[in-house]
Amino acid sequence: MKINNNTMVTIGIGIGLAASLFACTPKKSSNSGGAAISKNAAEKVYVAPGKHDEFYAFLSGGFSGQLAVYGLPSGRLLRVIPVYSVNPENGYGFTEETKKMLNTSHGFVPWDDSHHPQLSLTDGKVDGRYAYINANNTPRIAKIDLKTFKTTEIIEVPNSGGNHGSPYLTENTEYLIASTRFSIPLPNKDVALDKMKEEVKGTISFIKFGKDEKMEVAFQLLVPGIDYDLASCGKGMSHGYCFLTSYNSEKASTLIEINASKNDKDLLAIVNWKKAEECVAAGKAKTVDGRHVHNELNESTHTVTSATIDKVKMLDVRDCEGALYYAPVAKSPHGADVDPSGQYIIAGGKLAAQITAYDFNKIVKAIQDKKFTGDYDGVKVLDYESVLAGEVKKPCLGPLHTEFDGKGNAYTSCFVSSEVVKWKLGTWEVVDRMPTYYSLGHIMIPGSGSKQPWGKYLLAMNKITKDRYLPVGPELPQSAQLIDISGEKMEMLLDFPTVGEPHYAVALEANLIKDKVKKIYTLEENKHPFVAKSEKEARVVREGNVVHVYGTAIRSHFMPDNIEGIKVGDTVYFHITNLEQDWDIAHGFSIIGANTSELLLMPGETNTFKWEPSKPGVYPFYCTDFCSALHQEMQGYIRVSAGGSSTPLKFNQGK
Ligand code: RUQ
Ligand code: CUA
Repeated sequence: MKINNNTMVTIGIGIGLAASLFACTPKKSSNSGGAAISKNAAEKVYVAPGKHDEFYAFLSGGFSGQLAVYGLPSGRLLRVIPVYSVNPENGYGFTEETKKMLNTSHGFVPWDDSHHPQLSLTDGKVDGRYAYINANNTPRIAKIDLKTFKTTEIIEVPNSGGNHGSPYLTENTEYLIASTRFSIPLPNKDVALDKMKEEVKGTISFIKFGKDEKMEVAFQLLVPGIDYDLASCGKGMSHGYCFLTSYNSEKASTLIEINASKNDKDLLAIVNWKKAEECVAAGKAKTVDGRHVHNELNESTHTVTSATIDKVKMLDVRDCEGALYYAPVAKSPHGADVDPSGQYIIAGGKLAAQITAYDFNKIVKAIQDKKFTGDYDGVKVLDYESVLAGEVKKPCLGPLHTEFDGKGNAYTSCFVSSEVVKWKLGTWEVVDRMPTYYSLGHIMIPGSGSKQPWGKYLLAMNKITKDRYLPVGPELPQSAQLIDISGEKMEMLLDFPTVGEPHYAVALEANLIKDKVKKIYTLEENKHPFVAKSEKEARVVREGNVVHVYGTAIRSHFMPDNIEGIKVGDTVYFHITNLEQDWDIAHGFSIIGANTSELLLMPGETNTFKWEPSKPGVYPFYCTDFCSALHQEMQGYIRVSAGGSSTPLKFNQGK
């Protein structure tokens, strides 16, 4: 079908605009960066020594694969949480206990591209229990426990050709939804690329929370094979629905920037997941191949286990009337954002000259009244005028994504014109704008995706920094800018560089979680199979060529710290338990020539370091974390003899 509608003014992909989409042309910044800096900006972002920030902000790492935690308003980096990439700093993905967290159906995958963090919701409000984030490249969703700031679970998303539009939460964390970015043949098979068009399919996966809130693929919706993008789910009146943008209704497979920009409009997908649930319950879904891996960390064994699941339930939308509709949306859209009331769904079009607001009530009515203009691959397309709430005319160039302050205002980031535009929900008038430096991707207002945003600050995440910081070679950091939105006019407060490339962020009031943060792992609860709970239990056990060291660490020594009788050809596992029961007293462990990262052990935790000595000799090991005045003395020796030698096994042990 042709998506034609002239009520939207779309800008053709003229060469000029196309070029400006990809080239950043920074305006020369003055000292202030050109933006109106609030007179008391320094005061507003100054968090005095010993004082805490008001918000925790979680910024995705993009190509770093991780999730970074910053304090706001100071912009101080508090932590980088390893999620999809190995992290030698603490052994994540290197230790015997954690490497399974990166298992997938493709084997061990030690990197990914993490984009869109989300926070768990209860009744549409941020509850401070978990953060979630997608892996874009090898489709996965991770769960981060906000008590430990650790990745505790990763589930692979099967039947997906790229997990970009993910993970979006429903109002009560019933589901996380994840859509396919690259539609591919399903089941995937060997198809000539110029014939692929007829074969491609998309999926929208529904991940639910089973026993102990573990993630599982409840079902997948089989949908037309276009490229699905960002999404958000309904709340309040629109609870039960999710809204996703898409592009490439042309189903082009080459030169997408041109070939997927031919139709006037793209498609907004409107998913009625309650309806889909009903159809699944009525047995309309088929069980199909969907091999995927699920990994979870057990906090008492400190060990990750992996399970492979072979099948999933797949519901073809054509077998479930009312589960999916489309509505025309401005070309190359990106964000689909539901306002805190649940009534409006806002879509920007990167190539459009306006921002579109859909009215949920009108969507329901248009469906009832069958206001369709045609169909796309068997899915009904709603009449644009019938679902339109209003348009923000000429807001900026390249509107990407919209956030809300909970006071009736919306803020849209504009990539091409590098600015934040503030406008009013309902009247659609632009009331303020703020330039950003440069090429603004996403913005974030703490709690924007919930029913109750904290509409005090807005964080702009810029793609290109150019002259903003001291130069550091060809690669410059990405940059965040903090804007005060508590008044009528936006005020620029602060620039700070970020790690990786943040694509999106979420934030919550620190009070919600800061007193619940876990300080130690209790030794009594440690169920690691190789734990030594006291120095008396420290020992070395040989099983053929495998040697297990049941080691302990406490200020300021290891036990055992002298080991003899190890031979070339042995595989030695140092299972070290940190006996400390005090907050923030970590010990580290490493040894010369190790082909892995260090261990970094939290109080009460056991982790394992694998070592295969290649030559006879005496090898020192030491603690890598400055733990006490005698940290430097925290060291030991292991004697390695030639293979086949008769050096007896010997080690010291506590009393
Ligand atoms: S996202 S800015 Cu818009 Cu996944 Cu990258
Ligand atoms: Cu233990 Cu340094």
